[in-house]
Amino acid sequence: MSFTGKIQTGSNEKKSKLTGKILSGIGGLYVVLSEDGRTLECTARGSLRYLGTSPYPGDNVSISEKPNGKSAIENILPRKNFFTRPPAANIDRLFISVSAASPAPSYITIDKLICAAEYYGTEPVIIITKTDLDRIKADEILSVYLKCGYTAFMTSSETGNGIEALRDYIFNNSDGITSVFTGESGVGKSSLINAIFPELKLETGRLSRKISRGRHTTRAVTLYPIVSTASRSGAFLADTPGFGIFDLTSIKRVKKEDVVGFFREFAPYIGTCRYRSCTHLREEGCAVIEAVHSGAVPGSRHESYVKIYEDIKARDPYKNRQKGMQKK
Ligand SMILES: Nc1nc2c(ncn2[C@@H]2O[C@H](COP(=O)(O)OP(=O)(O)OP(=O)(O)O)[C@@H](O)[C@H]2O)c(=O)[nH]1
Ligand SMILES: [Mg+2]
Ligand SMILES: [Zn+2]
Repeated sequence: MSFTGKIQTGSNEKKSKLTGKILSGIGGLYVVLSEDGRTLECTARGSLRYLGTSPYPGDNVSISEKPNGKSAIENILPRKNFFTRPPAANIDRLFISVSAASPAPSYITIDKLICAAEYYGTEPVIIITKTDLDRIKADEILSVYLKCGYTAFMTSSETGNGIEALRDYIFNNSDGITSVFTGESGVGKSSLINAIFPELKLETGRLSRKISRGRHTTRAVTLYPIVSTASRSGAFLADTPGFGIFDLTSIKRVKKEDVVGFFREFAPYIGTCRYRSCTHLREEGCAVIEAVHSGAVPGSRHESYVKIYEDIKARDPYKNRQKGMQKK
């Protein structure tokens, strides 16, 4: 494990300082993996609150270790990114998990999560779970995302199908990488992590027969250091609590004009539409819409684009009004 940013220790300090990574935090108590490989339970310095920030799983932190064994987080080191949902910092890869059935898959949810990943500079990877329940739907989802250029996997924790391929991918592409599983509650994130790393024995949910959905079994974001036979430095995999609905409009800084840039398969067509100001929603001569008609861009992706664009537009009526006024 290697961490950078070692903190200078004052010569008159009795406590020793070191850096580490927060693995989890519940009720003000944080589990930190220190740079020397120990797992320490830490509180957070009250002064952090005055800086207007709280520590989150994934944060690289400096900690002070006192002789009485009590440790405290002193500082949060600069973040690469910070997700509010799931709450975690310094995420390099988002495993967007969607089940082939139960709960029913939703393209708009996948696409909103892809937008969030692109916005935060995190690589989205699509994982289709429960392929044993609906192979046809699983194939359909896979082909949409492969066509768009995303890495995508089909898995079943029940039959073991696809687990080996995903495990190989994680083991061979995770040096220094923090990967986070996200997706609706009950899609089988914890089951999948268990299938890849059986030693973790994560709690998994029982489907409620009535609504055939999991009931938020995983309660907190937790990072697990990835260790395998190969040498690996600073690789982590996180399980997170699932959600019911993912709300992209809660990311206030995302503007409607940004959305097109989150759809990477649109890129070859941008700038080639009939009108320079084309919004690619429904204009005549739109090259993106023509690509949908020719089958080069999946229709579900364009539908999601329109929905997300319009949701963000509806969120910002004041901004839209101001723009309208400027034009006159
Ligand atoms: N048929 C089938 N069922 C699965 C599969 N993977 C998980 N399940 C079941 O789906 C339910 C939910 O699984 P979990 O792994 O707890 O789901 P989760 O995504 O971690 O849910 P939260 O922690 O609530 O976000 C459990 O009853 C699992 O046994 C699968 O590949 N096939
Ligand atoms: Mg879970
Ligand atoms: Zn266009």
